[in-house]
Amino acid sequence: MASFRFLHCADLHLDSPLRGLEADAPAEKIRGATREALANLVDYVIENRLEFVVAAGDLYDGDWQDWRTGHFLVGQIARLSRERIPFIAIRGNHDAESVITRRLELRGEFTRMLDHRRPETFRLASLPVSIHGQSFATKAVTENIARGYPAPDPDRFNIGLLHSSIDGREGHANYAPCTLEQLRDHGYDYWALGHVHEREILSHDPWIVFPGNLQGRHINETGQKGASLVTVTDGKVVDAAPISFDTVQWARIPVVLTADADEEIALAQVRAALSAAFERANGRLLAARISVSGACVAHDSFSRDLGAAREKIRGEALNVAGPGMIWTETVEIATTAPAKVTEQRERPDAIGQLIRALETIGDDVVLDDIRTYAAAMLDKSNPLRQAIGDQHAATNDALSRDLIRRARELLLGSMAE
Ligand SMILES: [Mn+2]
Repeated sequence: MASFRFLHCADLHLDSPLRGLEADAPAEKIRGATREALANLVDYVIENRLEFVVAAGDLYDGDWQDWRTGHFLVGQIARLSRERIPFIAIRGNHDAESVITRRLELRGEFTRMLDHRRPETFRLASLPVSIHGQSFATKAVTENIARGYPAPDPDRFNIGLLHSSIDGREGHANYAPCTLEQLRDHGYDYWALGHVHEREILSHDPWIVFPGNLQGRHINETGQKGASLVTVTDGKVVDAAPISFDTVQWARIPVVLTADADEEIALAQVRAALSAAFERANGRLLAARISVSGACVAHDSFSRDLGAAREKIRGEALNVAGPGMIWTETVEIATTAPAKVTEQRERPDAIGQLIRALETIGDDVVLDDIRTYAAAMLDKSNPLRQAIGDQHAATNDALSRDLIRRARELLLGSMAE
């Protein structure tokens, strides 16, 4: 049987809106990232003379703002068609038949969007390869559509294109449910899956693969993103290798400051962590969430002016990479008072007593006091109550707890001096 290579991609989410983007972000670069990743994929397929491309759903992120999203996809696929490289796709939950109201046909000699009413098979003319699949008709397909896929074509290499979370994957809606066992027993040589944005190889016999999404879109989609390069030798899959196509890489950068870190040392430690992450991004724009923690000397100056501390840390990102190379999505500061407090805690006098009280008093007790106090203040001022309604800070648990924690840290920090 034949030997060949093809590319399996999924979850392109073209023109996905950006979450958590601030005014100073290199917005154009990040906004264009899903498109640039697809252009990179097409470049790669043409340069490496791959035989064909399969796309397992969610090519679009949802209904288009305008026609340009569709035009972009059609234009990129046309680059493949001109090279006589087939592109076979299905629609996923994000670009289901009923979701996309504007429509551009993907139906040519080398291009096919498989049917949403029933499973369809596309047989390559150039190779003994059959690609079976069914598009999503609606956003939430809850039946086991893989069960209806046809039996494998004899003497051909059979691929199943399926947008599904199989028997459920954390954080992913359970669409087109099925079991791994069912897919294994179906008789295909390769299951090209989509929907789960994390890369995962579920089985090697036959190969059942999630390639992950083509380009990370927010802080929960970290690390390198791309597609799977599948190598078939004598009709047998020998490898499904990850190839990166992303141009923006999301990263969480935790920095645990050492106890002796004053502000200068703390910023040097942040710089070192950013440098390492920037290296790993390998020329891509790094979108970073920096979380600084640890019991350290710098805690005191940081807690006095959190805003300034954040800006200093953002400054280090510029310092490391120059403008437009690291975009700091968020700076989280959760440092604690240095160990000096531990010594002070043992003091027999009022200071020791106060420190112990501050450390042991429960958030709930403080929260109750604040609520009582806030309610009393509001009772005294009707206009104030009307102005802010019931949504004042004291009723927001998460916010209040954060404020209490920071107030406590600030007090402990200044008593340690
Ligand atoms: Mn998706």
